[in-house]
Amino acid sequence: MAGQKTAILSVYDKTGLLDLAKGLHDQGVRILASGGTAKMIREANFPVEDVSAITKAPEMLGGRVKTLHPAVHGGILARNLDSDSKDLAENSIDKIDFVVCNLYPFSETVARINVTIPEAVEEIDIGGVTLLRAAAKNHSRVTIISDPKDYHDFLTELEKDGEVSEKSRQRYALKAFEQTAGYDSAISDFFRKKYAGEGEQQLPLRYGANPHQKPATVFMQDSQLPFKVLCGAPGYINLLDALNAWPLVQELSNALNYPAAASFKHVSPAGAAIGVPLSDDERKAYMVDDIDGIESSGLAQAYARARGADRMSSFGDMIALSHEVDLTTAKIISREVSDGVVAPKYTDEALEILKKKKGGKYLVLQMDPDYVPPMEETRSVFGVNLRQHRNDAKISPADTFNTVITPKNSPPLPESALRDLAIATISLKYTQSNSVCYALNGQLIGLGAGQQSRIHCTRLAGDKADNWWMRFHERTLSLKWKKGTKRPSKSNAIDLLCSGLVPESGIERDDFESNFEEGQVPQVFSTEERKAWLEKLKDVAVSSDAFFPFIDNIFRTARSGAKYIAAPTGSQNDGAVFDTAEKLGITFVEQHIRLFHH
Ligand code: 93A
Repeated sequence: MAGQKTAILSVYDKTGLLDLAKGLHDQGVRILASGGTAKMIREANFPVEDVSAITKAPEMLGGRVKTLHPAVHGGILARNLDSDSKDLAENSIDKIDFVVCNLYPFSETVARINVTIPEAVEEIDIGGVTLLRAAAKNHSRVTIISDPKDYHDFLTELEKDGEVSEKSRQRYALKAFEQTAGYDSAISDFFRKKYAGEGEQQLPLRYGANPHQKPATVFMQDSQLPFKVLCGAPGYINLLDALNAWPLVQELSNALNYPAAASFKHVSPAGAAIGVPLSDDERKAYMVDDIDGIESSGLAQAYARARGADRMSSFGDMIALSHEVDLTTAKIISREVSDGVVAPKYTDEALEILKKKKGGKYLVLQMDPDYVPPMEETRSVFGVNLRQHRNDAKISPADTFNTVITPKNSPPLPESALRDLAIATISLKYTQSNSVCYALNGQLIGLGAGQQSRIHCTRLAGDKADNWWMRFHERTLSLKWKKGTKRPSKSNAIDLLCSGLVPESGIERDDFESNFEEGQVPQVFSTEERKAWLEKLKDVAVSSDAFFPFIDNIFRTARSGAKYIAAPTGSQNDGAVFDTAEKLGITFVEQHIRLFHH
């Protein structure tokens, strides 16, 4: 029949098929269909031809070849060009106008427990994907219907206008492209699990964020994982920590030209530092005064500082180290409660020590230092995909802190201030927002993370900085521990003492006292003692991941020795914030890049 349109139907899911066949028939459309599809239409007494009517070839290989034929794909892919029409005429092929197809249920099949590889292989649709892609590619002429839910609208449009509009064809083509993409990714997911060597392109994880969240996995789509597991089995949160902590130390080290370390917990740093030499008091406060050779290992000093920033929070940390892990650093790690470490390299002797930790279960990851992540990052939350350009903002001591707002005509900031502002700011780039960070002596000393209110971050970070500083009080440095008191118990008791929370009596008091030698329980700090000691905390650098909305933040930083603040501007209260800094003798530097991180 001249001008008659042709449809090819090949559907696994036969929902709505007969209504569709009826509608197409009513519109005078010639219907071609593959085996099972044709059978169902024929049994309902609608006119239908087998695909073999145009291919002159039977379905073969048990259905593996049904529609794969030039008569089908030539008819679909031909454009309205003379050359294409000539090719079709020479080969006696008719144009196809409508393709209706949905695919073998690969995902449903592989979701079955104990599915075999041959079973999965048989569910890989080839001809259907080719129909979808060919028709979608030629959507300027051909309509591709891949979802039974679209039959109604498709038929309605056809009945009304005698054709399908360009807009509809585009919409249907996009849907088909999305379907083939999803289908292919289900297939590669399945075979990645089966064929990719464990730990190469993928790795099953014990569980997700919580033990009931199974299964869980980590994988790369088209390359090897950028890390190797040298010991232990990583958990989901271990990897979230490691993959935030690693770029932090890499960036710190590159920016400041020192070995760098970070101690991560729940996707925020508890500590971060570079390997600035430790004073005697720092060695004591950080519980590394008995470690031989620490002065000759920049990396060990960096980790001692990172761990020492907030020993309470670092309990069970994921450690990141910028350089090859040496024996000294491994020794420090070996006696702390920690979940794992990521570093570019380990000396043999360091690795030997780490592999013995936690009964051989300590997580040791070796990161490829040359790995560069793609510029775009995508995550899915509640089934919804979010994509953004990665935060590749570069923070450097020389370039990031040049816009001094107050005091006017400020002399250049001392190098130590630029260093500490860089440490605080780079740390914030990898801290859950809102966040505020205090830094001194090449290390973070207080960090407030994940608070909805900025002043709460500023207070939290300030309280931690105060607590850190109280650990350098003579009384704290000379505590007389009872023999056998473990390091975590010491850290807990110090935290109680330094934060002024030791109760006067009761079982909590008894518990506190039980850590010390007979008659050597320390006096709690009086208000005056605390005040006098905290007044000695000076030259602190503070950074904020976004602007300060109110002056209360500046007041709070000043109470913990702030001398330099770097923060983005843009608040309605900027003027008041700058004035307050000026009055308190704080140098306020505009840091142009907002650093929210989630
Ligand atoms: O095995 S296939 O990949 N080989 C083909 O040539 C082919 N053409 C269509 N599977 C093929 N199909 C698929 O068959 C369609 O995607 C559809 O899911 C199914 C419809 O088969 P039947 O019409 O025999 O029920």
